[in-house]
Amino acid sequence: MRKIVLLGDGAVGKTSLIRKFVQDEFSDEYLVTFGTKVTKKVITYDDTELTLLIWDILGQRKHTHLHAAYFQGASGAIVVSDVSRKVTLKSMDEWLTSFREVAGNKPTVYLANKYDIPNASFGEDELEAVAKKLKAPHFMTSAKTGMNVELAFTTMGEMMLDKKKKK
Ligand code: G3D
Ligand code: MG
Repeated sequence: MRKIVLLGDGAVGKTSLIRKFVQDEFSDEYLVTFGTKVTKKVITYDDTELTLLIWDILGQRKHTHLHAAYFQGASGAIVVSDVSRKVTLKSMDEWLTSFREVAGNKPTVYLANKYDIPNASFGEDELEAVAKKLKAPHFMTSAKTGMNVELAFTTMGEMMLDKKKKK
């Protein structure tokens, strides 16, 4: 069982990406009262079953003081931006820095979501430049069409399993 968190500014599509990826979900009512939701999904790699507990956190900066509790105990982070708003790309580093202050150095995947939108304000090269600094994988995604959504989550899972095997 591994906790992963989705990070990124409001309205980049964090909740939509989780909905697209997950069919079977539960919500923890205690957590919902704090404006967050935990969704469970089991993925299978060859002979290994991995349960992901996917935490959907608040995107609003005004709630920054609450973020530490969401980051605590996470095994990985999926950092999301929105191709229609370049400011969300610039925020990604900041999100990861806050995450690492609490959770330490954990596997990370970088997404630029809403890739179905025709008028993008940045492209894959710019997302790659952000991800490269951390040698993290990156994907252009669409929660609307489903493009690369499954791949993003399963890549995250694989990275966490590899880490475990090396121990
Ligand atoms: P958040 O959880 O990061 O705050 P949401 O973001 O998942 O709530 O999504 C914010 C808005 O973006 C939603 O629109 C949602 O439908 C839309 N959205 C999310 N992902 C995509 C995508 O891949 N493509 C497109 N075109 N839209 C997307 P509303 O209108 O409901 O606010
Ligand atoms: Mg949301």
